[in-house]
Amino acid sequence: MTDLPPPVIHPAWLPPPTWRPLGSRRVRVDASGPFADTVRDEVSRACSLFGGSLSPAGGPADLILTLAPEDSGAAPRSVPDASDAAFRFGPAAPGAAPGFPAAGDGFRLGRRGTATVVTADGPSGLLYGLFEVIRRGEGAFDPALADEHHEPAFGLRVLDHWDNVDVHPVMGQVERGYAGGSLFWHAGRLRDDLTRVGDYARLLAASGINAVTVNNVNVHAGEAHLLTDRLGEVATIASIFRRYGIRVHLSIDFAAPVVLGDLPTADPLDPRVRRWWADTTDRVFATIPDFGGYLVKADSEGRPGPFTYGRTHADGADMLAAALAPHGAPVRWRAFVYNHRQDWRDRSTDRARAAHDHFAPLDGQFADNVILQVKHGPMDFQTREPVSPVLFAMRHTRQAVELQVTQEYTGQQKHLCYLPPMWSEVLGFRATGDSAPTLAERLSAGPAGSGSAVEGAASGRTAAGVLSAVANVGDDRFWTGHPLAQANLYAVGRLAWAPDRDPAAILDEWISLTFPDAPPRLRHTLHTLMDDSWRTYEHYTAPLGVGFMVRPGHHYGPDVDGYEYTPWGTYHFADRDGVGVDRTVATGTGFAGQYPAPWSDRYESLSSCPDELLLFFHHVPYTHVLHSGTTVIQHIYDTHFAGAQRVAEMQSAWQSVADLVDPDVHARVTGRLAEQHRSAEEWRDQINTYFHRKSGIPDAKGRPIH
Ligand code: GCW
Repeated sequence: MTDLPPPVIHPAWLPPPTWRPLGSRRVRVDASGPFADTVRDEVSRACSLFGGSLSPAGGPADLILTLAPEDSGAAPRSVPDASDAAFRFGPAAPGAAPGFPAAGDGFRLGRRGTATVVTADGPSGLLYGLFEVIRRGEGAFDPALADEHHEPAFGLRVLDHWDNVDVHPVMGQVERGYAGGSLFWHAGRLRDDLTRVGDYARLLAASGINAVTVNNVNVHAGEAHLLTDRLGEVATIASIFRRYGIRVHLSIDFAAPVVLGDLPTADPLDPRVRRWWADTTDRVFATIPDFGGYLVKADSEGRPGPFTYGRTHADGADMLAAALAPHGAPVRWRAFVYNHRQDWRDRSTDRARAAHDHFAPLDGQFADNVILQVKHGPMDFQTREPVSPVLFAMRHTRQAVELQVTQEYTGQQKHLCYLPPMWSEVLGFRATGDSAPTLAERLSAGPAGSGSAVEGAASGRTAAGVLSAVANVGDDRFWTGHPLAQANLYAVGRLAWAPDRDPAAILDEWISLTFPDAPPRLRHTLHTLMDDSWRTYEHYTAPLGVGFMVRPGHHYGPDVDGYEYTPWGTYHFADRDGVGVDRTVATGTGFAGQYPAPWSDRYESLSSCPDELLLFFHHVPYTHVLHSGTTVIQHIYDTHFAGAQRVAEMQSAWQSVADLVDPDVHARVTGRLAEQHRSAEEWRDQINTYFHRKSGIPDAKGRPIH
């Protein structure tokens, strides 16, 4: 029997033709050091494909990549290597926020004579400048190219992998992963062949990401050892990512001193425990000098944490911060702390309140290199949630917003759901008034008094904000299971650079890269399929922000009452008269009061609460009339019929471009759309039937309800 040929891995947003404009020209790299070497390797590779050349110093060039001189007139700087303090995050840079790169990722793009010139603010800016040239294609060489400076809004742009080392009996190799196995580990071992990690690093750098957490926040027995005796595996992964300016972070087990260190306690105030963390962390940095930092899920869904010892989360986080501070690295401490053993009969406990109740009182107690990582919504990555009030309640605490690229609750990469419109709403939310700063602006400014606000282009320093996102990739040959879900991954990095960027423009950019020379018909069809796909998904699933209604455990497909009588705190309270959760201060759980004005008032009042969040904040009769003019029950029927119908239209739109898309990609997407259609009809029929039976109110348009 002959071996099957190895599967062809899809090139995602860097297929060979994207390199043609650069690879067919003369390119000079006027810098030295590791990033300059990476850039040179990329240029050489492109030139070998398309006939261009890498020019020697002083040679003729159509494109020059160089570093901004430190003082005007000085020679180009060389780039320090990984062991150089200036390469590391941290206190090496006077005045820089701990945990953030001393040198800028930014770059200037413009024309000098007949050449296009990328002038990087700092070493990593060379890489980002290179990929901007790739994105621009021929446009990068337009003699009329105007001078532009690019700089990321968020200094730390990190993808968190929920990858397990050992295959978990329930969650598998990748928790909430819908794209196959882990790129790093397979069945308990680091993969021998890490070629794809290199390709992945390159894709991420091209999208603007600069850090990756390699293991799941649920740190099980095997994964705990990555911190100590299996650290070599992390070092191997780090050595691949490093070339592309990506630092490696590790999720750690709060109980590690007990689990790995033979100590009787993990009490964060115990001197032996503190010593253990300091020594262990020193060893991590001795092995991986540019190690990125720790990520911690503590006292959450059964994970150990400081509560076991009667300590606060500030005590826990600050202990790890103290171990990391000498190395200038941060600990990201997750705010996803709630009671997952709630009694559903108890109407006073509200999971949405939990993070604010736990963390807001601790504002001011966290060390400067603690980053409180907050899920974007108060519940759990639902299709529609308000922005978490924690993100506006702690002006003296450094914070990260956590997005979920993996589509746990948004169709699990079987359904097409382009998420940037949701993320844009989150990042653009102005909690304290319509002319107040957006969430992205607040986060990138850092905590009050930190002096780490985004600085001008000339500063060469990178902004302090942190944007994190749970990754959606795996060893699937299309990377993300659904080939079009690659757009979500691409967009995270792009939004971390420019949070106010229009999602449709990001999609357009992704289309240009992924489908080189896409004719207008294909471009138009992809926009038709994807621009509104998040709202389409919302239409046929849980209505008006009420959330969940998914099958318990795996979270795929409809089950209206699946979580209704469980301990998870995720209820809709539908009865014969109405539906929704009363979270008002006046008569409900008081959650609306966790927002600053004016949103506390807007959410509190039925008359000003936005329709799409009505059932998140209020319990209303089915006959309640929305701002849109329809009743709640009729809205449920209308959106569910329309949503499922829309998916059928998406299927035919996709069929109409079969002649323009690689057959492999076309077939995979066709299969996924068929499943999406089946599932959307199932959602439609279960939700409509459920509410019809509860309310007894017929559909005004007389459509079939079962
Ligand atoms: O949404 C829930 C997921 C868990 C996940 C948890 C978390 C990693 O269902 O699988 O655990 O959130 O974010 O910690």
